[in-house]
Amino acid sequence: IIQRQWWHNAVVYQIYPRSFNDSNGDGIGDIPGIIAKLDHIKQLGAKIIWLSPVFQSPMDDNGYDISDYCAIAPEFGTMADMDRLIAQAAQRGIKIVMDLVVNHTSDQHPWFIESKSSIDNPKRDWYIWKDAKADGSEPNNWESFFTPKAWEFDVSSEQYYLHLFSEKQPDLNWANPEVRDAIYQMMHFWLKKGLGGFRMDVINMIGKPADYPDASIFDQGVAGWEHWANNGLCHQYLREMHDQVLQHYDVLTVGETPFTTPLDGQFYSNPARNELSMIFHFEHVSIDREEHNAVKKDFNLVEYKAIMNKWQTQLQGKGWNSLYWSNHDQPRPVSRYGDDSDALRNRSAKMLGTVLHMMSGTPYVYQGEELAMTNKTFHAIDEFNDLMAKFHYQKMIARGISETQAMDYLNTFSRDHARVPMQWNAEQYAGFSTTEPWLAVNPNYPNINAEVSYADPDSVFYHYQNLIKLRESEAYGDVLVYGQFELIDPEDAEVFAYSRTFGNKKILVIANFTGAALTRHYQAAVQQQVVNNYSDQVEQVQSVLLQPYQALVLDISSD
Ligand code: ISL
Ligand code: CA
Repeated sequence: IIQRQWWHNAVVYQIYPRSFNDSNGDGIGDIPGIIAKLDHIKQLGAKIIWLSPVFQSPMDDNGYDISDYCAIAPEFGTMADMDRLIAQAAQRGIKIVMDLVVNHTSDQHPWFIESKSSIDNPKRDWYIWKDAKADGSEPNNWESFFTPKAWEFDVSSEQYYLHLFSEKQPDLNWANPEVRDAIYQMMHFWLKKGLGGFRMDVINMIGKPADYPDASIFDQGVAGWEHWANNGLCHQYLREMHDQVLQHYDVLTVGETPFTTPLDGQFYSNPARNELSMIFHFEHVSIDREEHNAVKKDFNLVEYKAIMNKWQTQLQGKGWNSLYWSNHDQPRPVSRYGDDSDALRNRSAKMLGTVLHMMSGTPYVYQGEELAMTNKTFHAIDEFNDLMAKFHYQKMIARGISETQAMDYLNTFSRDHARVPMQWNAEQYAGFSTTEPWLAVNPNYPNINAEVSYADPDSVFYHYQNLIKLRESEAYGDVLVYGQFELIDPEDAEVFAYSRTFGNKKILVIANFTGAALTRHYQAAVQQQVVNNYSDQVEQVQSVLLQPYQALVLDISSD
C-alpha cells in the first residue's frame, strides 16, 4: 500500500469564481461571494476547494490568460479578500488549491509586452519566437486549441510566436531557466500563504522540443501534440519544480494533462518520481466526441468501463487517480451521461455520483453537480461567451455543417453549460446576483437550486454528502480509499459493476446506466446495504432487479 496522504480521502470542490456567487451586484461572481457560501461546501463535506483563476487578467479566456500572477483581478476582489478566503476556509477545515496557469501567460503580461518589444529585449527568449520558413509560412504546422494555427506573426519584429491556445495566450519558453525561476518564486509567494496546493493547467505541455518539428499525426486532436505533450522535458521540469518548490510544502498537486495514458499517469503520480500527486486524464471525456473536430460520437458504457478499469488497476500502488465527471470545460454530467428529465434527473445524478465516489482516487465535484444542475439550451451562437464555442462553431460552418447541427453540437458540449451562474434559490437571477449576470442563468433555476436541495432530505446534495462521509468513515474509509478495484462483467453495456477489496472488507457497487429496469445476477452474500438511491432494501444479488438508474453499494465482506 502506498504511503497515506491527507488528500487521499478528501474530496475536492471546484469553484469557477465568475459563476459562483456575486456579492456586490455587478453580475460577476467574486471572492467575497465565495466566502459567503463557504458553509455550503462545509456542509457538503469537501475538505479542499480548487479555485479556478482569480488573478489579474484581460479575461480573454476568463482568467486562464494571466497578466499578473501576484495580483487579484479587481472584478474578483483584492489580495485582502483572498487572504480572508484562505483563513475563513481554514477555520472550516478546508484548504484552498489555486490554479497554476504557467504554460502560457496573457499577451498583456509585462513579460510578454517586453518580449514583443524587440528582438534584442532581455525577455525576448521568455516566449517562443521563431522565424518564418523560407516561403514566409509558419515555423511549423502545429495547430492551436482555439485558433487554426499555433503561430501568430508579429509585424514589427517579423517573427512568429507560439500559442497553443488563443493568440492572447502566448506560450512561455520553459527552456529558459530564468522563466522557470520566476515561476518557482511566484509559487513560493502563494504557498507561503498556506495554500493546500495547485491544480496545474495543461502542465504536460510545458516541454517543447528544441527543434520544433512538424506534426505528422492529424487525426487525433490538435496537430503537434506528439511533440509537446508528456515529453521528457516536461518530466524534467516537474522534477525541478518539486525540488525547488513543492518538496518544502505538504500540498496536493494535480496536473491537467490531455493526451495521457495510465503509463503517463504512473510517470506523473508515482510518489517515488517526485513530480505530482495526481493528474486529470481525458480518456473518459473523449468517448462521446472528437473534441478538436467538434464531432459527436455515441457514449458507450463498455468503453467507459474499460477506460476506468485500466486507470484503476494500473495506478493501484503505483500512483494516484483523480476522479471527475465534469469541470468548467465540460458539459453537465446529468445531461451528458444520465437523464435530465424531471422524472429521472435526481435518480441518475445520484447514480453517477455513486459510481465515481466509490472508485479509487481523489474525487472532484464541480460546482452545481451536487444540485444536479443541467445543461442549458442556447438558441443562437451569440448567446455563448466562450471563445472555444465560437471557434468550434466557425470550424463546423466552414466544414459545411448546417447552423442547426452546429448549435446542436454546442448545446451538447459547450463549456458554457458549466459556466452559467450557480443556482442558489428561486429568486431572480437564481440568487447568484441582484443584476443581469455576465452569462444568462438557466431558466430551470426555480426548480433546481441549493435552497430546494437543503429542504429535501432525499436531494442529490445529501446523497453527495453521504458519499463524502463514507470515504472518511471508520467502517468503509480504507476499502474506498485503498481497496483493490475489480471490474465485473466488462461486456455488460447497461450496468457498471465493480468490487473494492481491502483486507477482509469487500464492497460491491452496481449501477444501472439506463432508464429501464433490468435484472442481473452476482455471486456474493450481502452483509449490509451501504448506499441505495431507491428506498428498497437489497438483501441479495443472486437475482437483483435494478430500477432505472439505480445505484447500490453493498457490503459483501466474507468474515
Ligand atoms: O476545454 C477543453 C475541453 O472541452 C480542452 O480542450 C481545454 O482547452 C484543455 O483541456 C485545456 O484546458 C485548460 O487550459 C485552457 C483553458 O481554456 C481551460 O479552461 C483550462 O481548463 C487554456 O488555459
Ligand atoms: Ca461581483
